[in-house]
Amino acid sequence: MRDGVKLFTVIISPDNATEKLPILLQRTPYGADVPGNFNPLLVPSAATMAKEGYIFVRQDIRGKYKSEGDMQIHTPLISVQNKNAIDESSDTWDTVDWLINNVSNNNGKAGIYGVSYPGWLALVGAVNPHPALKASSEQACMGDLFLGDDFHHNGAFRLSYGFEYTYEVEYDKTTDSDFPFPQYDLYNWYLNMGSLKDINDKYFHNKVPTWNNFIKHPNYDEFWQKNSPLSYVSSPQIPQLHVGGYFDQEDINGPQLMYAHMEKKDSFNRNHIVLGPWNHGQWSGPKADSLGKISFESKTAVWFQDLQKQWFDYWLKGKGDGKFKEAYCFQTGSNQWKTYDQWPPKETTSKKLYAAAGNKCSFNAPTATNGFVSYISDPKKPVPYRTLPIEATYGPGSRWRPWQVEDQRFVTTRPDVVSFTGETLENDLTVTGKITAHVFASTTGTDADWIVKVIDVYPDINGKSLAMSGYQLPVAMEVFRGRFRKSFSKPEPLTPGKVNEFVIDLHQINHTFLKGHKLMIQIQSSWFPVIDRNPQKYVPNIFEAKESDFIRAEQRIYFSKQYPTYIELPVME
Ligand code: PG9
Repeated sequence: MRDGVKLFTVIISPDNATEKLPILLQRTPYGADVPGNFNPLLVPSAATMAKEGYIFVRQDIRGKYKSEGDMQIHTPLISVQNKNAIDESSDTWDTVDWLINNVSNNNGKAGIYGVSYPGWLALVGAVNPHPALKASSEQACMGDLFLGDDFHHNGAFRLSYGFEYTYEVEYDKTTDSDFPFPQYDLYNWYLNMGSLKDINDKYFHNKVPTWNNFIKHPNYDEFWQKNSPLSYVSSPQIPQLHVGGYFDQEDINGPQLMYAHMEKKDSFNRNHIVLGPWNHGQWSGPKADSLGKISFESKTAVWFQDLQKQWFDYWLKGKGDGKFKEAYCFQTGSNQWKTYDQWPPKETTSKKLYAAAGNKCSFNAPTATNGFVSYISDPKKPVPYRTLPIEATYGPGSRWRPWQVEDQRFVTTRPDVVSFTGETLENDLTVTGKITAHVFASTTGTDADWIVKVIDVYPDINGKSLAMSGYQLPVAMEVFRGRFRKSFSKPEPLTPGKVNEFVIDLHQINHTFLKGHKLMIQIQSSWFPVIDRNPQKYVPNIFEAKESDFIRAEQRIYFSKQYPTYIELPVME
């Protein structure tokens, strides 16, 4: 690199090439030569491209595994402001420059791609690109670590993920580290861990800088704002294929957010998006024909990998007609690939699905002057986000990857979860685009979390697969931390008993609720331990809350004419 730091780089080049070949670069914090990762013929997402003929390059980013230098998770690009600064964008530039000038038989063109952290590296590597870098595909990149990806969602801290991931990456820079949990089921372990302020003394011993930043920056301050690619990525400098999954348990927001952000400045029409029915990176695997118990009825990964090959074949080899659609978005429920000229498509009609008395929901606005349902939220007995045991995120037997499609019946009967179910659908109902919840709610506490789910309830007797009868599939769900109702930067306590409207972005989906199914809205106030417990008593910094700050609260969800709780659905006729 320009400062003399050496980055460990693996280059795999076919020895029987009959023509000059382009370079496909992946940069990673997870070990460039970790067995199983680097033989392109054995990695499904690379195999078809390997057969076509590419030079594959994998590189450890600075400070991780075998590369020299220092690293900290996701430091923002500074070379955007300061041309002489060194960051992941300048390292990508220097790497491409070196490869083009030193690797034999290359055709002078390079592409960059990767999933998740490597996806973010593909995104930032395409900011100020080397002239030989001709195309990028960021896949499951993070878009904003406070608002919607890995570490926080709408300001609510992702406890189990934030704890385990930062330890994994930062505790020992020469490898990935699994936190040595003393038990298999971590629900109680996280419940008993006590105040988050003691983590450093007890476990991390100041070796995990990103953990320290969580504690230091509990609000959307300058630190988080600068950390987000929204602040340093603008137009697509080179063609960019964004790829994301509707059920991504880590970066559900990034690809959608960055596509929309860059689309505003896409004057050359080189910004495209693919959304599939996937968990985190599932499109890189061999099949992706199902997730958990949900079948997609075709090998969606094979479909995607063919598109990915066409993308790089066109931009790096000049093969194909280059007529890529603006958006390729799988439709769950009907299980079909669809293409769109604009994403989200404009041909939808906004319809409001209202919560109603008797635990019902419908498209009719409430007319009654009063109406609410209440429950007690107790931080000592938080609602689990998936069925126990809660295995370590990436530990043996972990069911972390499919949890976003788990049958919600395991919580529907809890007294601290409220559900509103609609009538049986007489026709298919397709929802395509961004879903927003408007929750009118009050609490007896001074802070509260609201978790909202939109659920596809399968028929009582499901003809296609009897075992799926009554299944409650969450097609959209998200948490919102009440203190951030007015601003993510300046939190405020809630006034006990006062009804507030909480507007919650439930992301973009493309889903057909089939005839015979029902819609359900579900609301609860904890989601543990993926989200830390809200004390429900306002304290300036939840990372420093004392055990006595955690109090029970009565939550009310309203469905009256004045306070109509509803979900805004973009319905496709
Ligand atoms: N989800 C991981 C990550 C990406 C970006 C920031 C922090 C974590 C990953 O899978 O790489």
